[in-house]
Amino acid sequence: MREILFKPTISLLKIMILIKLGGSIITNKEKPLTANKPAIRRLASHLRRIKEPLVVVHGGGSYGHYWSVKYDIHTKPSRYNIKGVSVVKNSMVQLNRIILESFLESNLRPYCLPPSDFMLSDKPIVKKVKEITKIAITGLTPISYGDVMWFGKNKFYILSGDKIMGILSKILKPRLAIFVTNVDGIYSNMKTKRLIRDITVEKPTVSEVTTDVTGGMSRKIREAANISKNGTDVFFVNGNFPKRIANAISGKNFEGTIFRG
Ligand code: IP8
Repeated sequence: MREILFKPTISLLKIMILIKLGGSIITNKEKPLTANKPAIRRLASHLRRIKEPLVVVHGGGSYGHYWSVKYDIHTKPSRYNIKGVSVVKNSMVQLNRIILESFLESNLRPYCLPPSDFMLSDKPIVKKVKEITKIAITGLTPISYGDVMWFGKNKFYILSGDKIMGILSKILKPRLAIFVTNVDGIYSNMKTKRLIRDITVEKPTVSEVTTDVTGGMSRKIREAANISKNGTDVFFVNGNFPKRIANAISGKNFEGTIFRG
């Protein structure tokens, strides 16, 4: 069972770990509407061993991304096809449910937190965001996800899980932020697969990045750079080797990319 070492009375400063489970690792991106259940189970069983309050965000993969491409819905607020909005939103609830069930089986005590619970239009509701760490300290694991959101004036937009990582980090100042993907970290060159291990520069130099509907790797890098500039170390790890998440947290034998805060 996952036991939290921290008592609710302790200061809320830097005692939480924020993890983004990328769509590339929790779904089969080549196959529409297919969750990678074994990977989710494996990740859940490793996350359960973490002895610090945890907040999880997950991406859309072959659920939300698949439909947002089909219906041409993007991060820019606009009057999108409303059937598409509905379909994208439903698909994210479906994926979220799979994650919640797997986390519940692993005794992570998931606490479902759709981003509409703490966002108003495209702005965070700071008071609501601040509750998230408190919820995590109880031993529950708040789980949010990229989603299609009401913007106002009949407009909607896609809020990516990466953007949620940036928003939550800025307000909650986690001890660490970890992006879990299906690659080893950030490559300086996609062809040679040369891994960048340590990034401290203001603007990371990445020669080639893959792109998908909400920005792919380039958005993650931008968010990671901003999170680290705000004083939180950011790790990129390969979720096919979930032990690397524990290594990132313990600071021992880390394999992946670090953005130093
Ligand atoms: O996978 C996108 O979240 P992401 C969610 O974190 C949707 O970019 C609805 C496409």
